[in-house]
Amino acid sequence: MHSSEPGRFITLEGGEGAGKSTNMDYLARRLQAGGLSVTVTREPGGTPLAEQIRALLLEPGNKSMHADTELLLMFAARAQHLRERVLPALARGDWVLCDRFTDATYAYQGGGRQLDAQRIEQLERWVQGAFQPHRTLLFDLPVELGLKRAGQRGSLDRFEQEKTAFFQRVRSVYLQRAKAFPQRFRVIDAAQSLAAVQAQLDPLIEEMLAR
Ligand code: Z5A
Repeated sequence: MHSSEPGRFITLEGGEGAGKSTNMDYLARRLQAGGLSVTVTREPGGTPLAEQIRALLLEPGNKSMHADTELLLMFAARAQHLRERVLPALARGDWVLCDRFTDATYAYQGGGRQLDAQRIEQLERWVQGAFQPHRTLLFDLPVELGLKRAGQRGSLDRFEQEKTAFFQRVRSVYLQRAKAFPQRFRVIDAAQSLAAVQAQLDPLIEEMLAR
């Protein structure tokens, strides 16, 4: 069913263990309670084909993967996800909540892997044109705390095996982007308790609903 209201594309970003997945559920429930139709998805992934690309990207055994290959696979998955899932959902009037999007590419491939940001910009223009999230929620916390939280899960994927300096660069690029795009980003102090993080989210949800 098509809604007369346009959908919104909301992305959740942050380093390891920042609480994106945990708070995605909270956001979805709050928006649904307000009568909105919500699509929850993630990158890399979100469609059967893009999930297969995700498996290649995260497989710890793929140690020989070149940084350029990693970058191109991120955008290959994104091209599929955007066309097959995100844009159709927005066209129906859904609010789309996406766990990571292109800011993660700037942070991980640009910051972490130290690839040239201009290359990322070129691919972004190719795959997305001018399309950008309406709002990006950045869950920010010290790297050590995030790794401690994420580490409680057991086995580590290909990214989680990186060193602390890699994740420091990731965090620093995220914060630079939040500063560069203040209209789109809202930064959440994710080091606080879950209840305190959700108390920070509440006014941000109201702000999004009011627009
Ligand atoms: N990647 C990339 O390189 N380039 C790109 O363009 C894109 C992605 C799109 C997969 O992402 C990987 O892909 C990712 C970057 C790369 N690298 N890694 N690793 P992912 O989002 O699927 O994986 P993730 O970042 O590892 O997710 P995560 O560690 O699960 O983080 P999270 O979703 O933000 O955290 P969480 O699962 O909600 O919480 C982690 C634990 O902390 C859990 O036990 C919670 O119960 C606990 N938690 C959460 N909040 C709190 C608070 N406030 N207090 C205490 N404990 C808490």
